Amino acid sequence: MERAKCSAETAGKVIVCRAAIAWTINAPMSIEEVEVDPPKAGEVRIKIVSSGICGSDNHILQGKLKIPLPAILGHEGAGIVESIGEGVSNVKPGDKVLTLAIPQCRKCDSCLHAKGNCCLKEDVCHPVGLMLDGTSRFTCRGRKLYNLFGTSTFTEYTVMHEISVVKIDAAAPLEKVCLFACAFPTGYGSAVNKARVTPGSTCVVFGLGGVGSSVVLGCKTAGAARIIGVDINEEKLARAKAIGVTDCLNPRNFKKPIQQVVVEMTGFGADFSFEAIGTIDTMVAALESCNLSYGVCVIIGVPPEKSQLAFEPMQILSGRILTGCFLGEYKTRDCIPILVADYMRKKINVDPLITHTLPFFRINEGFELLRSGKSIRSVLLF
Ligand code: CND
Ligand code: ZN
Ligand code: ZN
Repeated sequence: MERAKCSAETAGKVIVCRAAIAWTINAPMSIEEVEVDPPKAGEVRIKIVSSGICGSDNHILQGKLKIPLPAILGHEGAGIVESIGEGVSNVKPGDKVLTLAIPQCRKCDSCLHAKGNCCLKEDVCHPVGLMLDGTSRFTCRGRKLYNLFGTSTFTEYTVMHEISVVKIDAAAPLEKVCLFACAFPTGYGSAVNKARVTPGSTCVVFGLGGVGSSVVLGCKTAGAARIIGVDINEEKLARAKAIGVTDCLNPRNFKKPIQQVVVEMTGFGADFSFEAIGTIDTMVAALESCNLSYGVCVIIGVPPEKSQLAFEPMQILSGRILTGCFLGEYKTRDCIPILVADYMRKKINVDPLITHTLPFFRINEGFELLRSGKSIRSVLLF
């Protein structure tokens, strides 16, 4: 079932297949026939098998995060290599792979630094929607389509740079492990890599969607004694308890600011706070929820376009650390296959985060589930 067409049949040729196209913001995507060009040098064409729906895709559709349109969105994908361009050596046709929004070129300043993971080959802060040579591999009705973060997974076939593709265990269930392309490493790594949550500590997680729930899993693995979950959706709070949240807070049930509630219930503020929503108010609330002297606040949510984060400098002069990261600060190609291997060995379990699986053509319904708060993660199957 998970086998790509024999690459000899399609390699070097344009593939005509179905993709969900975002023509404009604030409108459903339309599933249409697209032409997917063969991969050029250093590129890989992938048959997508599954893709998660991430809050970042939703931010784009709602105009909060601007990218050039029309585009094929989606970045949390798993699939099988159909064909490779000249010079590609890390993957071959038939390999199971994940699509990474943050590449690892292993040559740029960020990749060469021991801690840097923000590879300079893909500007996720200001996405241009094109391959590194400035061209596109997708067309629809004669129009060029842009990609998203060099990934584009809401399509039966996509073309990516080799540096953004990682081979995973051949036995990995592709309908599940797409979460390792974004939500899981993003949240889990924020806790274990960026914040370095300590045993016995108190953590507070703002937003309990796919990313925030993965933060919870990271805090739990790191040995946090108390994990406070904050969400405005009651259904999320109930589910969060099952994965390790010890205390649930719905800001709508309090008259005072939620950061004040957190500080009072923890004595002097949490040791670690995480923002996995993407609004300025909740970023400030997360900052003010952690201990003023030694608290660490990690911003994960993607903020609205051109917004500014304002807070009193005293908030950090006292010693608090405010930071953030993409994809959990993992060096993606080095680390993500190891996380998948841990899943295969049952050291990590992402299955409880997948609340819905839908056939690809029901993609717009998947977005409705995310917006209404009914899903943690919906996975589209192709
Ligand atoms: P999702 O929409 O599933 O989760 C967000 C959660 O926040 C939902 O449960 C909401 O109910 C809740 N929420 C919304 N508003 C509030 C509020 N005012 N107070 C409390 N709770 C609220 O999204 P997701 O989990 O897929 O993504 C979360 C954020 O992470 C989003 O901003 C996305 O763009 C970002 C992200 C960042 C990165 C990275 O590498 N840093 C990677 N992927 C996604
Ligand atoms: Zn994402
Ligand atoms: Zn790099």
